[in-house]
Amino acid sequence: MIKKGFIFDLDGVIVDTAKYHFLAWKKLANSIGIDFTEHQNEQLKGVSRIESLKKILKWGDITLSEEDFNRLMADKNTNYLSYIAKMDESEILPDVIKVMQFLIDKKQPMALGSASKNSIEILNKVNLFNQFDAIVDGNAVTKAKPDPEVFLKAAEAIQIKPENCIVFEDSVAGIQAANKANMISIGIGESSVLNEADVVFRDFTEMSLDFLEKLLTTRKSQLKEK
Ligand code: B16
Ligand code: MG
Repeated sequence: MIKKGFIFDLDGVIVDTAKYHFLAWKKLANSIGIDFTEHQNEQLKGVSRIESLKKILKWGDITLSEEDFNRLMADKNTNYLSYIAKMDESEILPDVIKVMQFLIDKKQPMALGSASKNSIEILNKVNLFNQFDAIVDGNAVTKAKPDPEVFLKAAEAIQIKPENCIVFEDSVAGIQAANKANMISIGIGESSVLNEADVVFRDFTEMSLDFLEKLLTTRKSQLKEK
């Protein structure tokens, strides 16, 4: 059997930190007179911190000096980290552990492929840091998703060819990045949103062990159904 590599996005796949990003971005946006909705927050999923703030300022038609821009980014992160500080294992999304345990039992390498610069802090809070053979996050890349850099670096770190990698992702940009990297893209979320993914599950509770078993032997071009 060819060895596969499994790459997990963090926010929206392992934990739901999107709710904390929402609270922190909303506070920031409101402080400069911009309204910020949950719908807008959806559009920031998988998007880097710097690109997120650029989008928010565009929505509010606001231009800032570089100094103010950097100060707001730092303030947002300080606020976001105050939520992260309270996280624990109970915030791991349903059946993430089931999938990870299956992969550990099958001796399949696992990597993190996240846009977040806070990934190590979050993984430590939920006690999953030691489960990964490699961590590639926002600190290690220069190009944001949908560029495939984060996943290609993760594949390299676990020494698995891209075509033998499987990516679990909740964002449109992340699915596009996985596809560009020629990896199997598994969407975690709404199929109407993640329609470019090879297969979509609402969450890991929907993913059977039979499907995981199938991933160990199936190529991207052959993967059509759950
Ligand atoms: P940070 P992921 C992404 O994480 C989030 O989805 C996105 O909303 C956030 O702006 C980005 O990380 C950067 O996060 O501010 O912590 O560096 O989904 O790629 O794991
Ligand atoms: Mg995500």
